[in-house]
Amino acid sequence: MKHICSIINCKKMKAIRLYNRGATLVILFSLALFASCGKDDEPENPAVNPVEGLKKIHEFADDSYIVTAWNETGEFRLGYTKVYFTVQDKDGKYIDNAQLTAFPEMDMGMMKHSTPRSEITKVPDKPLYEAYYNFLMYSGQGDGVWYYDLAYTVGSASGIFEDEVIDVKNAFRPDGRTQITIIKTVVGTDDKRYVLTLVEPLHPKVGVNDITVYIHKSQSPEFPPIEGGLILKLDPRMPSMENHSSPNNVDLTWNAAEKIYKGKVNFSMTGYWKLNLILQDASGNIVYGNPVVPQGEQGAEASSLFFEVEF
Ligand SMILES: [Cu+2]
Repeated sequence: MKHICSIINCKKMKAIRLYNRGATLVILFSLALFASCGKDDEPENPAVNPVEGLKKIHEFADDSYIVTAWNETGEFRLGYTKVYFTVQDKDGKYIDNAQLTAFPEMDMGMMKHSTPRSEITKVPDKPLYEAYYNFLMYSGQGDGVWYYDLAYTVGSASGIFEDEVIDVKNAFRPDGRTQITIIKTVVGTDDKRYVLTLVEPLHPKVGVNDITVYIHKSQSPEFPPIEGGLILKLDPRMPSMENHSSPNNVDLTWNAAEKIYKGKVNFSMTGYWKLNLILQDASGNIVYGNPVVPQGEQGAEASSLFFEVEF
């Protein structure tokens, strides 16, 4: 940029010298040019790095394009995994009018299954695409292998990467903790299979946190999202401290703007919390789960439906 600018300047300066005999004028014009050159030095579109702060998970490349998957941890992980994609041509130029579709499938020998996921959509104002995967199992679990098909279209060009082996880690969420329930498949009283996936709080803190949960119907290979019509009653407890609860929690209901079930969870202190849930239909009928009895009374200390958070 600088180099090109100084060459242009040089030519302009010569022209100016020819037409302006007064030395003062030349100096004034030069100053004006240097000032404008300073501005031109700034790239017209400030060099956008669409993946700033993200780590590479997997790269798919053919003779024409490179499609790269990225996220905060650089890993596909069990449960909710947010993924971003870039598409670059062979000169490294970011493509912002691509269309991407993908299909993850786990081969477990006797059976194959996919997993709840979103479509891959464009991020506004950036040459970036996004999706999420709620991985039901990690690579190697039940001797399973995850395969991933990815297809792209850029204008009239298209390509497909088939049966790429991807590594889904046995680690949860950004903090990498293991052995915590954050994704669960249940068969409801209506005999339908549901997959519930905890998303937020991704970085839990003491106090009131947003809590968000995806609910998908399990009809493998398809897992259609259930967009509304269900309620998740929330009762967070600390089993190590006489199963105490906390005030100001808000049950999860469908949030149409964010396309996820959303409520509030209040962690009154750090430690291990069990987020007891009851899945209800719109009429309040229990689909799965049970109430937790008040402290000191006989009965269930936990719901059969819960997520865990420890921080
Ligand atoms: Cu599996």
